[in-house]
Amino acid sequence: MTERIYPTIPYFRPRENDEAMIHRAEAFLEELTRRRSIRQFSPDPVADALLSLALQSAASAPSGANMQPWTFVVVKDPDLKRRIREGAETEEKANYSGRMPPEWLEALAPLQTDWKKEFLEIAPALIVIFKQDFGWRDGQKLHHYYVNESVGIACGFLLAALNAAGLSTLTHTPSPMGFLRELLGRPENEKPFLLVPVGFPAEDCRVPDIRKKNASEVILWK
Ligand code: IYR
Repeated sequence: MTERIYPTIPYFRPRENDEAMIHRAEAFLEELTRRRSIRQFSPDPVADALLSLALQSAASAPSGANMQPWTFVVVKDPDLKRRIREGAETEEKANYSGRMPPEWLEALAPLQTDWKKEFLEIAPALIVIFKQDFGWRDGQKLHHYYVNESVGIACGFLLAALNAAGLSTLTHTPSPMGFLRELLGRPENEKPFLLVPVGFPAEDCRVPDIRKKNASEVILWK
């Protein structure tokens, strides 16, 4: 086994006083709490530079053993978006008409979602995040660690970064998502993890009036 040791470098972050830090933390919270998942997108295009910057934020996420077990595929091509919509609707039709148990359908009923996914063609860009259960180094199979945690964190970074750029998103999982690997020609070590349509809300976009739990319900101090 080859010993591979990273040299270390000094790490320094200028420290601010609490007041300045609280100000920044409040601004971040305010921005994130304004984020909503949307299902009605405007067809207006999104600048590639915005997508690229947000994707670089996502790719900066921490990961198990720094393996960075992810690939982000940006889809703007109308024909490919149409085929993704067709694939998603095929799966969702089966999901809504029997594959999801009654309890699940009941949980979804207040959101009034259904198998139709027009937004997959209307949104100007779809980002498909793939997880890599393993990778390759020097022709050898390389195990990846904490893949779901790592890719989940990267997706969180991505949603926050797109939101900070002023863009809207949906976290979509038209499961099973194997069709995305086929359509996007990804290799066998990659599995679709999440499909994120990105863009601007349509003029008549509406979102359900849902609330987050109170901080005291989800945050415990000991
Ligand atoms: N994937 C389906 C169903 C769905 C499931 C959950 I959990 C949601 O929060 C929303 C939808 C769909 O996209 O319609």
